[in-house]
Amino acid sequence: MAEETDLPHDSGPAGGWGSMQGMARILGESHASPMVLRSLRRQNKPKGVMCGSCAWPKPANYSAFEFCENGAKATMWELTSARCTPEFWADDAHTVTRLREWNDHDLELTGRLTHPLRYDAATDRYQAVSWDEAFAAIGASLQALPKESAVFYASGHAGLEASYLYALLARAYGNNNLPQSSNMCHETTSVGLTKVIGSPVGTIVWEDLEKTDAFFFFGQNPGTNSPRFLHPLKDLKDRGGKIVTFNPVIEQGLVSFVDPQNPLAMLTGKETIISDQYHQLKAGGDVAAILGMCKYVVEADDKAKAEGKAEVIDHAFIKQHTTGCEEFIQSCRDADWAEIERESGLTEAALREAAAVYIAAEKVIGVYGMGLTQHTHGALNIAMLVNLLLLRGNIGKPGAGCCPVRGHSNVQGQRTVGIAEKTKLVPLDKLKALFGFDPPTEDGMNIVAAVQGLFEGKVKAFVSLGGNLLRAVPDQKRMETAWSAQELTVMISTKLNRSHLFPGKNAFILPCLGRFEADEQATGNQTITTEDSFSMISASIGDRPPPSDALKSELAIVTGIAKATVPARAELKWDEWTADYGLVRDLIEFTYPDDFRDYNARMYDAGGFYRGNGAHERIWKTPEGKAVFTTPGQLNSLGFKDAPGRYRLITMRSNDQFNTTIYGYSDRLRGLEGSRDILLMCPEDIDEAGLRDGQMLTLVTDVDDGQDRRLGGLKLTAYKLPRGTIAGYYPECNVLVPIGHHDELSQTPASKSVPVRIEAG
Ligand SMILES: Nc1nc2c(c(=O)[nH]1)N[C@H]1C(S)=C(S)[C@@H](COP(=O)(O)OP(=O)(O)OC[C@H]3O[C@@H](n4cnc5c(=O)[nH]c(N)nc54)[C@H](O)[C@@H]3O)O[C@H]1N2
Ligand SMILES: Nc1nc2c(c(=O)[nH]1)N[C@H]1C(S)=C(S)[C@@H](COP(=O)(O)OP(=O)(O)OC[C@H]3O[C@@H](n4cnc5c(=O)[nH]c(N)nc54)[C@H](O)[C@@H]3O)O[C@H]1N2
Ligand SMILES: [Mo]
Repeated sequence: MAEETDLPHDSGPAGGWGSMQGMARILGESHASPMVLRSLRRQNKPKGVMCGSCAWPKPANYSAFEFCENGAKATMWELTSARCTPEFWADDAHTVTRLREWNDHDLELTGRLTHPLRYDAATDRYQAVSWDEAFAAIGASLQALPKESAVFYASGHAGLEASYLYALLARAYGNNNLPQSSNMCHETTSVGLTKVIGSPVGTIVWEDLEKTDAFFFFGQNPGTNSPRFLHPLKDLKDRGGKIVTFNPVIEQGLVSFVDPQNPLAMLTGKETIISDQYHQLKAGGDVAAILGMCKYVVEADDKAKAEGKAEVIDHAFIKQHTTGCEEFIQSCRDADWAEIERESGLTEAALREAAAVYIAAEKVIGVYGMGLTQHTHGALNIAMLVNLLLLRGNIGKPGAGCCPVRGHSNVQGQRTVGIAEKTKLVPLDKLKALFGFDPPTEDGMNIVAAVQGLFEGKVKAFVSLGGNLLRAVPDQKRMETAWSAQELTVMISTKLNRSHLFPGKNAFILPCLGRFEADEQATGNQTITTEDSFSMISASIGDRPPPSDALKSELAIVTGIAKATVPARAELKWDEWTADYGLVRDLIEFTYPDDFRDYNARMYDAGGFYRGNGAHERIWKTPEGKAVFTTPGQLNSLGFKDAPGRYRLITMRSNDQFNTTIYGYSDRLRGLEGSRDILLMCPEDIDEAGLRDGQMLTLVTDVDDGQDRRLGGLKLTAYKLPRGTIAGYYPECNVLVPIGHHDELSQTPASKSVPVRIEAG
């Protein structure tokens, strides 16, 4: 059980009245029109709109209100009645340089962007420009540059149709420089999970949630990041199942929940206790913790064998479906409990207790998020979780599997339809057959390569389909200088953000429709589609009036840029595709026939249609043709050693943000209110370091590479954390993360374990 914290940061349960108050506050602040309630009723339902916040799936049997606190906040934030018009820039105080003093929250409060804008260096302001002029200038600038120096970034929001054409634009232009937000997120999953089970995505479907006996949570925070997940968790508890959590931070959504859609529970305040066990391990301690549990499973199996009892390990499954098990089991036997305790920060007794739940359950789902992926050995974290699941055949059977919870609403889908810097992931032959040109065969840049390319001056143009890259990437201070040294910056955005404030020599902001808005093209209102964390594809149809007549859809902006940039060919029917997105879906179906069969017909299915996944059927697309056990080479996921005065910094999300979009300053579920400029540390560490709660501090990155990275003005806040692990907020702490500090295999920035020192003041 989570121990009672003696620190003054108690919060109410997840859900409940607190979530209602949180939504009401955003409704007030965003000035969303009362019609927003109609939009919320359509959220996540067939012929409605799939939530633009996280990628949690939509049940086929939906309820009257199929949205959560944070989904509602995202919708209201998008449907604000505030407008950032060209007149905004007329104000003396609104030069780009002055706006750099504004924080993320205040920039977004200026409202929806209404017109295409071009930066004017003479006045240091953006000015309205016509779409034709913008496209022509962007096309001319891109054509003049060496092909390898332009990057086409996508944040995981835009629908499959616009994303497919965006990838086509990059390839027709001449490169595979298609980094995506997953490069900072679940790329560790794409690479790490593929290595061990031959699938880049999770293996479970909705029915598995209903059949499982237990969830094991590693570094995923559903209360904040995927609140609709709390309902299946409550259902499991109602039917007597178990939940075991591993997280350095006590996250309220994994402690208790009051269902805001259940009137009786709301009136009586009846909480459901979520986690039966809550293990506050050290940041980076998962390898050791999971090894400890596996050691227990191996011991229990040995004992059962000796006593002639039923086996604990699923030997038949292992023999038929896996490789590397013997070596792994030997490493479990050899592992030393004292080392496991030291590396995980958990006791042998606690790990035995967790493992006992694991072996008592017939069907287990392993859930994980950024707490596993954003480490130097993040792929090893994932491989260890897969080891644990494989020992008892918990992949590819009903009620069991591996569940990485994705971030952006279409982040997984964008990869499916070709936004990928790695050419092996894309059927280039199909593209050639469809469009007649030879797509470039050299791999492009991921985020780390693109940022390094910016630092070296090799990257000269950046097109961004959504996102706020300058704020989301490591080494943010260096990025600001490098970003504005570019020849061209093009941001396809809904709201103003900090990335707009470091314009390149030619700089454009191209404002787009949101998902809830009607997208009228020549053949009528268009449908777009997205893929969720369970590989289900669903349609969205917007019906709200756009915030301005001057807006274009994301797809129309992509084709507008393409027409001005890429030499014309008969096969590249940009105008026809813009007129009818159904034609783009036909192209997608031709390119990926196994995934998108009968695409245009099936996209309205309740809960979406399933794209399929080999590992779900126990078909392992690994070189070995089997699922692979991994023997760990080290007992933590860190790329550095502990040293006196060195801490492991977690960069975390609050309940009042969506990535770099800051809704407000209430981290209600952690009992932290009013400021994001804080540093959380346990009282024992505060005492030992001779510091005091409430004092102001500076964090300095403890990496010796000649760069000085520091973040001052942080208020030290005593909080219940393991020794040596400290926490601050993302994106503010991104100035501290070195671009070279990333997962060894996938290059995902290791934002959950940054080595730092503390300085007073
Ligand atoms: N409201 C809201 N929803 C969101 C987002 C948002 O910002 N706001 N972002 C979206 C996106 S893009 C993504 S990727 C997802 C992110 O959702 P999550 O995957 O939940 O990501 P985080 O909140 O960054 O971190 C998850 C948890 O990891 C824990 N953790 C940190 N280090 C470790 C460790 O070493 N081991 C373990 N076991 N745990 C650790 C943290 O305490 C935290 O509770 O959410 C999506 N949904
Ligand atoms: N230190 C640290 N760094 C991190 C993380 C961390 O945990 N710690 N998390 C990482 C993760 S998981 C991710 S996914 C990245 C996120 O990185 P990004 O995806 O680049 O950032 P977002 O904040 O999601 O992008 C927000 C912007 O998208 C635009 N936008 C919103 N809606 C739309 C729309 O409908 N269409 C278009 N075209 N634009 C829209 C708005 O202008 C808004 O300002 O950050 C990563 N960075
Ligand atoms: Mo993400």
